[in-house]
Amino acid sequence: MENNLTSTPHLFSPLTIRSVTLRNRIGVSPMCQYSATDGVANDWHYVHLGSRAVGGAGLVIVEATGVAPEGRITPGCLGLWGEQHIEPLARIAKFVKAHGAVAGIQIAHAGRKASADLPWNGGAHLSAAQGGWETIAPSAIAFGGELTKVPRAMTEAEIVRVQNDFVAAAKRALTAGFEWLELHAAHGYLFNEFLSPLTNQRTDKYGGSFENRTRLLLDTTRAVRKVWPDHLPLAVRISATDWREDGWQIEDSIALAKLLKAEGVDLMDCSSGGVVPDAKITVKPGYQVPFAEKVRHGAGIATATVGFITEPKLADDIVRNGQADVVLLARQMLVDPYWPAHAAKALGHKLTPPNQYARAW
Ligand code: 536
Repeated sequence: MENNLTSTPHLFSPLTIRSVTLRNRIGVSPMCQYSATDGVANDWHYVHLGSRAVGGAGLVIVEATGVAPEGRITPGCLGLWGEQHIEPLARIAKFVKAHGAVAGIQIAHAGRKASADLPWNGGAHLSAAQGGWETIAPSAIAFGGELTKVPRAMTEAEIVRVQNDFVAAAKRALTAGFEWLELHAAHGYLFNEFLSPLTNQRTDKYGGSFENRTRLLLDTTRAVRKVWPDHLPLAVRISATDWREDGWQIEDSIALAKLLKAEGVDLMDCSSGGVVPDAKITVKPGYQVPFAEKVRHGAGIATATVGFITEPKLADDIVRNGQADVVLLARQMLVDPYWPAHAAKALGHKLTPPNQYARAW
């Protein structure tokens, strides 16, 4: 195995964080499958995630998994609010590990963006008659567009309950055998709604100043770190910018990353947007890479980048240039579960195939 200390890291160099080693820098980004019943994982999730571990990724992260039933984006989203959720996820984690990838899971609360219909049914907020539920958020402001529900502003007791829900879900993730935990604080979901001044208009200790808006995420991270073992990595996904002049900025993300690092967070997963529907975003290959780079150098913490990365050369350059430590692929992994194997060939690296496929790769 190559020595990270003496050679330039590249897409196929291993990465060790705490006691966990990724065989390469390629991760399967957590992607909602909208295919669960009552939050319980099934054969779809098993095959979807298992295939991508077989495909050669170093890290496979299970989709945004609700810490409470009302925290699911849609009725088809996964959950970890009960003991019934553990076993099917454990089966997935075991298979992913058996095929050489690290099994990760993202735990989430969707806040005001919860209670939505499945995307292939239009994705609009569901009425009670359609099986929808009351949504909660820092402030009673609707997202807009198809997400018309006005959320109820959370009481302080509810804020504490959500923190406890994250802690309980983290414990269950550990029981299920996951070795990488990510807190979802991006894309306009609950934590992100507290962070952004566009969605947080509270006047208590959870709103107003930067210190107050970051309090919920920091308190939750501290509580989760206490139950998530020292030998396992903890990541946080953020929207590094709201793409609005009056919103959350990259400088805020760097300041937040420093605080999260002090709480024992190992990696910042840098996405962007999703807080408000009217942001102006120019999407192009690697468009979010500068956020991972700025957070990495500004806060001195490992980062992951994600978003519109399809070419092996781009992914490799990102790691070689020290812009991010991990490259997460989302839609490209749906196009090609064997992307890591194909990328290895393109970049002149040898990937060890599963025995079953050895004569083909
Ligand atoms: C991409 N998406 C993210 C989702 C589900 C819907 C699509 C998630 O995080 N669970 C996205 C990127 C950027 C901003 C918003 C949404």
